[in-house]
Amino acid sequence: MNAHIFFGQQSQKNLPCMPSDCDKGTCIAAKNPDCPRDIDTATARVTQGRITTIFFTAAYFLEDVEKSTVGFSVIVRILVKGTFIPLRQCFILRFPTGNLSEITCILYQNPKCLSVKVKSTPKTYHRGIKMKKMLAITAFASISSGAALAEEVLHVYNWSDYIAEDTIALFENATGIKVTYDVYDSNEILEAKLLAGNSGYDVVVPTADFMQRQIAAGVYAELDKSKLPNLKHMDPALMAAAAQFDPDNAHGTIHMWGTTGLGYNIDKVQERLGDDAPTDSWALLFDPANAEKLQDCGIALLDAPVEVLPAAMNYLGLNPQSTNKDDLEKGAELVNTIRPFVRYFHSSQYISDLANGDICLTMGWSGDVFQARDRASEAENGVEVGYSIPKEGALQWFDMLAIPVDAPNKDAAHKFINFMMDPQITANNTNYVWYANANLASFLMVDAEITGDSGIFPPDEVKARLWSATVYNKKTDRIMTRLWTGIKTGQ
Ligand code: N2P
Repeated sequence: MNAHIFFGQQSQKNLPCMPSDCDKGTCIAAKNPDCPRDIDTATARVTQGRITTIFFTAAYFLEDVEKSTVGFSVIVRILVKGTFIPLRQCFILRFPTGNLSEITCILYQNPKCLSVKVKSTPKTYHRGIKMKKMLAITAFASISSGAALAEEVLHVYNWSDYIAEDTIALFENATGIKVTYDVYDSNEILEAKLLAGNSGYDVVVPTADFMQRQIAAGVYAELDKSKLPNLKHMDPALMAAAAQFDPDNAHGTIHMWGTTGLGYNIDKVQERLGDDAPTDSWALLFDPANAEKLQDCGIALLDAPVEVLPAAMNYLGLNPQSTNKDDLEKGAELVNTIRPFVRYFHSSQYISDLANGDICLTMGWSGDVFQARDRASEAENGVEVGYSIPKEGALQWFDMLAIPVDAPNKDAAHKFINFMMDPQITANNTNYVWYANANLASFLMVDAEITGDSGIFPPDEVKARLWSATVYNKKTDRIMTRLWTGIKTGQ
């Protein structure tokens, strides 16, 4: 079912929107010549009698942008069953300069709140523009007819920095389910909670290799796929790759995927190692001569043995997937040689430290390094961050949305997982966290800056060098833990 939407415009300033600005049923042309051109009427998606999404497109032209530069405000009126619901909220949409010719606005609404997200279409996306800052606007407006939200609660436990700012609010608005959201930055922490049982969480996000052994331990509920219609958007090839760890994808669906590579401060590394700095190689980190020269500007390592040791083995020319004790020990030996130059082991702090210039090299997860780059560029602090997938190879991993077997609210968990696979929601998440997703239908809405970055969506020749994670048994786990403790404590 569609509702009719009508728009009026006001230019430049955040003026109050008066109902008289819009004739009933007509979109009033902009009175101010600085205003951008026409806004089309729009359609709304109505679910169970409630408007959930409003779509409209508007065309703008470069000359308009140059003339007005600061943007415009939009008045939204929603006509439902012959009556306008007045939304007396103006939104200033700011334009970057550049060849931006079209924007799409999507509004999520429940009886209490309305939020607005604005996004460029990928084709006209201008590289290097801070679109998220300028165009991602969330506003809330009170409207009448509010039915009380149901007292349903969902507990989500996810990696830090792994969804867009407004994802949870949008889910709450769309479903009326209240979300408690906690974060972690290590599979080991998640695993300890899950194995202890009764974590209280309804949705968790394990990496697929950890998930495999957790499935064997009976930690997860099977997904009820009839409650996940958005599964149809998922890329069959990537889901098949994840199915190596979870046959038939019975227990999880991909939230995001990525690689573990090198994040570095371009200038500081160049200052210390010159133009020939091997930023395309694990040698940047694992060659002690390089690490020594970078120690003063700060080297960080992920606090994750299953990430660091295989990378060291890969640099040594050993099989990174090996579970052989000697191989693991050789990897640990190499890490020990650079250990004196490592400032800290941590799996999330490096985002802000890299962005602020407080460290100059880290082993890091693709999207997190890109978030650091984005934060630095938004702060305009002169820090330039690079990410590289080393030429020797790198780990490719999949993080899965899954439901613990003892989840208190499995029904809401399915709703959440389905919501996360909504193409627009997935795109918003990727646009915010800079991780690749596996949702084919989302790609048109993902910023071209992201889909076009080979560090996020690697080309085939790079993909060929990626390895997938090993599922370690208890015995190998113990070896790794012992080696890791030795490395960290310097013993
Ligand atoms: C998000 C980190 C997730 C990557 N901050 C680890 N699999």
